[in-house]
Amino acid sequence: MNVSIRLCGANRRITILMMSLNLSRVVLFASFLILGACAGAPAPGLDGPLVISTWPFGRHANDKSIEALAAGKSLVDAVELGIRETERRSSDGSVGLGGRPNAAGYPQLDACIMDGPSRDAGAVGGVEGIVHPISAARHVMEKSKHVFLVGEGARWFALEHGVESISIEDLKAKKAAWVDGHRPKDVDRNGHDTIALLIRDKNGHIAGGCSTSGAGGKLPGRVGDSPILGSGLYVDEEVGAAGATGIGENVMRYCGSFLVVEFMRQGMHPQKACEETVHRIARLDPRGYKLDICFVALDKMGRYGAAASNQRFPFAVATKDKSEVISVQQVVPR
Ligand code: SD4
Repeated sequence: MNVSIRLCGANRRITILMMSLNLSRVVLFASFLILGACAGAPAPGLDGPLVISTWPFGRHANDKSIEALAAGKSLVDAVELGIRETERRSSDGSVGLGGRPNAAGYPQLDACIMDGPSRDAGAVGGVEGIVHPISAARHVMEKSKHVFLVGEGARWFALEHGVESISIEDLKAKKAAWVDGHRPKDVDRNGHDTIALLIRDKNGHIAGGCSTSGAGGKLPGRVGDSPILGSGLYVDEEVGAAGATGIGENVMRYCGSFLVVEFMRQGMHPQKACEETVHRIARLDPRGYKLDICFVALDKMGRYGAAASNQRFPFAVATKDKSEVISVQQVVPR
């Protein structure tokens, strides 16, 4: 296509040659650009990254993630460093090696990580003696051709990549790993566990991670929702992300986090999407609302929300200017 422009007074002709471009393609491409920009435009007042995570202990993780982004680290670094902070603190005695032990008296940990822009993901399930399962999950994502490793294989792979670990030679050592080494002092052992952390960076890119010691007293070998993509965590670069906490069995049978994201895709605000997911599960499940499940979500614009089935649910939100804990009441049963 030739486009000619006659310049006033100069009587010169500029010819712009746009070979092999066809007008309809240009228009289509331009509208994608405009739509894309609108979808990723920040929510009013948001000027920079936003991090949301489960439970009040998520605040330390959020702060680390914000700090990492401010220092120029990548989105995935920010997820990993944030969650490592919770694992390091074994916050509330329920994430990391200080988390709740299984029925045999030792911790088995679950974690996953998802990166929106690359659509990569990695997860570990039922891994023992690994201090930072989120880092093990990241290694699976970046250094293997797989997505999910469990048990012995996950531990072996993590060790091969030099992650911090402790001895689990026999049952005694496994129990000692929890009892002596990592159990934090003075924690409320009835508290909840699991950090699901979601980030939208200043450019509107999304990533997230999840880490837990899982339900206390679980059978050895039990893997919960937390490392399962679509259940404990789901990230969709086009739409947003969601994460879950609570009784994993009541989340993983419904692909809870995926459902939240799909509701956002239909145009729902993250708050509404979390609530609708709880209502949907409660409608289908014989337990009704007695599910003990909670969701957090954020969308491409940096709007966020949370909902819980049958309890008050405090969660943490941080931007570069503010870090706080907010609560939602349980949803009102329909
Ligand atoms: C699990 N969803 O393993 C985790 C536990 C949890 O608050 O989040 N509890 O089922």
